Amino acid sequence: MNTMQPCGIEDDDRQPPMNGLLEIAQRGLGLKPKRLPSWLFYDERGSALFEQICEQPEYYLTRREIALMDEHAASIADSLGSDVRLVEYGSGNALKTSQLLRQMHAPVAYVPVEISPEPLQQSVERLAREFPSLPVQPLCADFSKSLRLPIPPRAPRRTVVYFPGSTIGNFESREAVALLRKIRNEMGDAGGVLVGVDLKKDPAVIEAAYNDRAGVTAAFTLNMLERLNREIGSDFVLSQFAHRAHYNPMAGRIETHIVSRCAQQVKIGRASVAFREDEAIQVEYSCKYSVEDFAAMAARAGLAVEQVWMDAKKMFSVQYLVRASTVAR
Ligand code: AVI
Repeated sequence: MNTMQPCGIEDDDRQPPMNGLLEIAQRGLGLKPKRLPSWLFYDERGSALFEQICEQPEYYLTRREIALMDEHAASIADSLGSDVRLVEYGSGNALKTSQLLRQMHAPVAYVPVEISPEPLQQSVERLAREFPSLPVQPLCADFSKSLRLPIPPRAPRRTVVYFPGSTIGNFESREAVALLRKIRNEMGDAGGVLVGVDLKKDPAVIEAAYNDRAGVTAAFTLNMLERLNREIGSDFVLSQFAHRAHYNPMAGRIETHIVSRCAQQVKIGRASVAFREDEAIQVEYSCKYSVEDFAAMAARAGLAVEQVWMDAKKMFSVQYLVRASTVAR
């Protein structure tokens, strides 16, 4: 049963319990090669560091997507049509959401879906101030799991899932297809997906975005170990690990690792995990697509790309996908 929290946020009771961190760390560090999930980045400090990453001169993604929305939000809103229920995955950058909502025609409701209550509450308050007559129906849930969306205040003509920020790029292609397929079910026959997709470009530009000179991305990456030390009592010595982000041109993705600077042992619960010098923990993929690559991936999920918008430098795209059989021919 869904429970309403005092702040009006609906809680999806099917979220996994958040107490399995030790088990997750033990399992991931027992793999060969070692691997930890990228959602572990986003504790309070990690989320604040991510905000700072978005402001680094090398991290072009956020700036290019905002520039794209500046230029194209009105045309995007026209393509979505009137009486849309907008469901946003991740509480998102308020700026991009506002850019879109300002242009939308009589939206039925805005449904931000976010697993962490605080950022969700903040985005609700911000948007309620800016759009006082827009019904906002927050849902505290993991968007990668199947969702029970709140009942809308009136019948929408369509449900559009908004998934900005290139977060789709953090899913490996098989997982991204599964997620798109899940969205396809949630949005219904008339629905659509509006997704931010980072485009392939000069590898040096991409690599610089994940290796900013101020070291903010490195701090963001290593914060994962600090989080584990705090929450499960592991004893990672941060100065003995390094951030490494490398573009793999064959796979078309940034591969981020935490690399051990020396041979060492780390206590994880009752176990001791051995690291060789230069041994890496794989912590994140950030996939980059050509327009053709992304269309092929969408097709595997039963979706067709109806429209693609790009920023003036053609670095970033926002794409509108509909059910494959519903594309106008
Ligand atoms: C959230 N996500 C789209 C970011 C990205 O670009 O993959 C996360 C990030 N990791 C390092 N820098 C930014």
